[in-house]
Amino acid sequence: MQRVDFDKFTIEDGLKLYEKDLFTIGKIANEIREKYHGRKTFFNINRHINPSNICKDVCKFCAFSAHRKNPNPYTLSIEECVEIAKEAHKKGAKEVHVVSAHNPEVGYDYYMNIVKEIKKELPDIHVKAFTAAEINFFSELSGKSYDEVLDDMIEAGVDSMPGGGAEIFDEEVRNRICKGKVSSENWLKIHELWHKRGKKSNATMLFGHIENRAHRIDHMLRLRRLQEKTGGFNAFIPLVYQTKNNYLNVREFLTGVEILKTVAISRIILDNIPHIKAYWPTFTLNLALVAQEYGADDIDGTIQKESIQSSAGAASKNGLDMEELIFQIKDAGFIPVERDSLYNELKVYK
Ligand code: V47
Repeated sequence: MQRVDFDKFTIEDGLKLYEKDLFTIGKIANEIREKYHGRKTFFNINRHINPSNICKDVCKFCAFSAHRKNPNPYTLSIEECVEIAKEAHKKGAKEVHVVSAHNPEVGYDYYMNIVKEIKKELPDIHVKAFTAAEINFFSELSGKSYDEVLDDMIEAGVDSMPGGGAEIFDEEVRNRICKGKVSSENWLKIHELWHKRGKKSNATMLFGHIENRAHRIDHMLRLRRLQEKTGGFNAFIPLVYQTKNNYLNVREFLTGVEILKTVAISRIILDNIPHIKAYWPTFTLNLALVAQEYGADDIDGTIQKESIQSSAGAASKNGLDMEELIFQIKDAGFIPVERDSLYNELKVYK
């Protein structure tokens, strides 16, 4: 494959990639995937914990936070969060993924103490916690700087940061879908500060709503530039927008071809990020497996319980059984590899 010169790569160049047929860009993406990972498909055994769904922000795409379309506000006690983690650990989870709505009533210490108490009980579990949007909220809530919040997180025991809250970086679209939430500039700054501490994180992109292809390319290029500086991103995760129970009023679902093209283009543009995750709750398991042919090498994990995407219509409420996941990956012609949260290989299922 001819190497792309990313110093000169423009949004128009990215749009030209979209105009090519799926098989052409899929082939280029697959070459990059195979160079990195061969036929391996990574997954992990994890559990999502969402401590509260009460949110001071109003993101129009969100069906998880408690509002008119999806009432039933809840806030878990710290003890309940620890119990969930212990239960998951008993079932083999090696990671808890802690993401909350931005609930100001519980106070800053609540969030840090969830992590502290989980780590006290389960020192060897990997805690992937708090999106850059939450860190921005914690900073507003406590009056602390981003640096101070990140240091508190490390002291509490956070091991890595998830990629949520990135949505779409284009400021105009962002203003329309999640006004008041962390700015794109600050999302990137928070990840940069985290990477400077030698820590890893992921990066997401929410697509298939009111954004266009140019916004997606712009999003990827901003991530590429930060990765050139820090090298701290482990995975890029394009999240397919789920249409139900929210205020965006986008009813049309993206076509499979458009989703796969976006995966393939992300593999090409983000060839400096080692992993592309086709997150099965937003792709469906079937399409997440097909995406493995188009640049993706990860499908996330068993999850056990999922609330954010399933509230908006995804069929992921109860997670997936590990045996089923392994069977499906093999059946699709790939080698299932159980990984830890930092992509160290734990078990290869030949
Ligand atoms: O930032 C909200 C998204 C994200 C909808 O880092 C929606 O490993 C689709 O970031 N349709 C949170 N998506 C989840 C997240 C994540 C998930 C899995 C793995 C990792 C990781 C991170 O969920 C939010 C937002 O972009 N989201 N509403 C919706 N209607």
